[in-house]
Formats: sequence, structure tokens, C-alpha cells
Amino acid sequence: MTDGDDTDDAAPTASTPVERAKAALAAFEADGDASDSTSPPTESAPPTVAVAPGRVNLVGGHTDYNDGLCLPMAVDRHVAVAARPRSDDRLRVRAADFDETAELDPGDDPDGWAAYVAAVARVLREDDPIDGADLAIASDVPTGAGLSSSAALELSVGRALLAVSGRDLPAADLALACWRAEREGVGVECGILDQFSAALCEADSALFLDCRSRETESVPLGDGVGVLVIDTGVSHELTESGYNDRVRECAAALDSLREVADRDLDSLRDVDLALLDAHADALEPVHRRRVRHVVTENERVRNARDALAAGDLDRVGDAMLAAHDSLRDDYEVSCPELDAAVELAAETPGVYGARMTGGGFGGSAVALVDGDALDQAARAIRAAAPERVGPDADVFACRPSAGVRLVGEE
Ligand code: GAF
Repeated sequence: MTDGDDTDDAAPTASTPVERAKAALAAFEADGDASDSTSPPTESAPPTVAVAPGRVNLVGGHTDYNDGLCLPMAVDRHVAVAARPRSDDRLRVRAADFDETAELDPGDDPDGWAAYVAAVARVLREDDPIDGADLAIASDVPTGAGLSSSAALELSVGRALLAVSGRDLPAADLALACWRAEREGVGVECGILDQFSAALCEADSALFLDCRSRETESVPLGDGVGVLVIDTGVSHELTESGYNDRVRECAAALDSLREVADRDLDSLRDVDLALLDAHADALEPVHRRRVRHVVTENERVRNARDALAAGDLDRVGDAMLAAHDSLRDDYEVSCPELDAAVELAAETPGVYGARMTGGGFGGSAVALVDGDALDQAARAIRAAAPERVGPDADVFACRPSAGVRLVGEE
């Protein structure tokens, strides 16, 4: 990887990720290809541009790798990838926001952001060829904020690489390829929530996702609803947090339940409260709490889906608040700043409910707000956040957005 060159200096200042990615690609290509002057990029055609959104998860935390239920919503913040095919099989990748460049040959195994690009290319190459390409990436999804910037990167890179290679995949298949890329290439034992959200969410809707059947159902959010993100400014990193520990605790709890319960249990999805109560003594206390979270969280997702469909936003808000309590107390993936963000949101007029979103141990909280009170609630939370949540807290509204797409083909 080559760091810190100045290809972006020539790019005009541009505001959206799509504009910045296109400008960065043009500047990058104009800068030439020092490493292989025999394989110049193809500059005649306009670039292919793919965008994929970040997400918040309204309810359904840490259920996905237990075959459970989730209710995410893609946000109107995106990773954009501008791409053009090359005449060799190399990927030359410019991360405009980091001022960094990676040059990847098939089989390379880089670190950092380039690991996601290499892993997606590697998985997509298993079925059919992926052509070499110049890629430029720009984003307005904050990183480390629990908004799934990595899945947005994977999906946008994947969609762009398929397009420059003349290939296509159904969105769910691309999501599964990107999910494998994250697990195998980056080492996070994640579930499918983030990749399915970035692929399959629809505008103006939340997505009811059954992680066992992989069936999805869009649930319209309704015009009168606003969504606020409260980014605590405490960065979280799944590879370094207790995330994989939670995955292993669930697996261990499932093994214990299999031993004592006279029932087939494929996953914690097959466990209900009656079964848990009947065998609670056979479980270590920490495993009992983890299972209780997963079982009750699946129920909260069902409730929230039904309530959202019925326009009962108070009930959705109650499910979010109960979900946060469970993630804090039973699953132990919150942190003081997330708890403070949820508490602050919950006491703000117009807020139906709030909870931490994403893997936890930092990152963001999401709040569901009466649309008429959104601006006022955002101002109140923004004003109190530095003192109540932390000096780097950021508060912004977002709209439910569509999943990965090629720009120009929306
Ligand atoms: C992270 C993971 F990547 C998801 O798979 C999911 O488990 C989430 O944390 C918690 O719900 O975003």
C-alpha cells in the first residue's frame, strides 16, 4: 500500500461522496500508473459508480449470528465507489477520505481498509473472473460509529467490481458474498445484519430481516417519523471489541442447552423463555443472561415490526428502550456514553424511544422521534450531548434509504 501521495490535490472540492469519488478517480488516473506503465487505465468511458448506505438497527441487536430477527433501516449516508476497468488484473484503489492508495494483485492480503476490498474481490472471484480496475472510494458514513461503514464499503466495492466485470448478482447473493468477505477476510464472526441492510433496505422503510430463513419484508416508516443518530464519539472496532467473545458465549450456551434439553436446537432461535427457565440452573449465569437477551430481543423485534406496521410508534419506542436495557444488562455490550445518549434521548420531548445500535462498546445510539418535533429534539440533544455524552458526540438526523445501487440505475 502506498500512503499519503497527493493525487487528491488536483481534485476540485466536491461535497457528496459520489462527486468526491468521481473527482478522486479522475485525479488518480491523471496521476498515472507508476507501478505498471504497460497497463494504462481505460479512460474513454464514464466511470461506473456504486453507492451503498450505512444503517441503524431499530431493534434486534446481536440476534443475527443466532439465526434471529432484526429491524434495521439504511441511512442516507453512503460509501461511493467510482470505478473503471483496467487491462490487467490489478486493483488500484484510492481511498479519497484517507489520502491513501492500495495496489492489489489477486491473492494479496493487505491490512486496514484495503483488507475489505481485497476480501470482496477474492470471494467474488471464486465463481467467475473479476477484472482489474481502478477504484476511488469516498464516504460520509462515519467510521467506528456503529453505522456499518464496513458493510457499506464491501457492498459498494462489490457492486462496482461486478459492474466493471460485466457481471451481476442478486442483492442477497452479493450481501452473502460480502458477509463471507468480512468473516473470512477480516476475521469478524459477524452475522448477516449489516450486509443485508446495505443490500436490501428500501427507501422510506425499515427492513424486517429473518436471519435464519434470510427472508425480508419492508415495513414503511411513515411520513411523520424522524430518526436521529447520536454518535458518542467513542470509536468501536469489532475486531478489537468483545464482539467475537459474545459470539462464542452464545455458542457455548447453546451447547449447554443441547446437553440438558431433550430437543433439537439448531441455534438460539430455537430457544424460548420456557426452555431457558426450565434449564436455567444448567447454564453459567453469564450464559443465562446472554440467552435471555437473544430470546427476548427476538420477541421485541416481532413486536416492533407489528407496531411499526400499525403506526404505533409509542410501542416501537418502548421496544427500543427495553432492547437497550437488555443489551446493557444482559448482553453487556453498552458503555457509559451509550447509556447516557439513550437516557438523554429518552427524556427529550418528541422522542418515542432510543437504543444503542451496532456491535456496541462505543459507536452510536439511534432515536425514533416524532417528525414534527425532530428539529427541536435534535437541537436539544445536540446542546446537551457534549456534557452528558462526551466531548466528541455528534447528533444528526437521517432518512430511511435504499440499499446498494449503481448511480444512474436508481
Ligand atoms: C455488528 C455486526 F457486524 C452485525 O453482524 C451485528 O451482529 C451487530 O453488530 C449487532 O447486532 O454490526
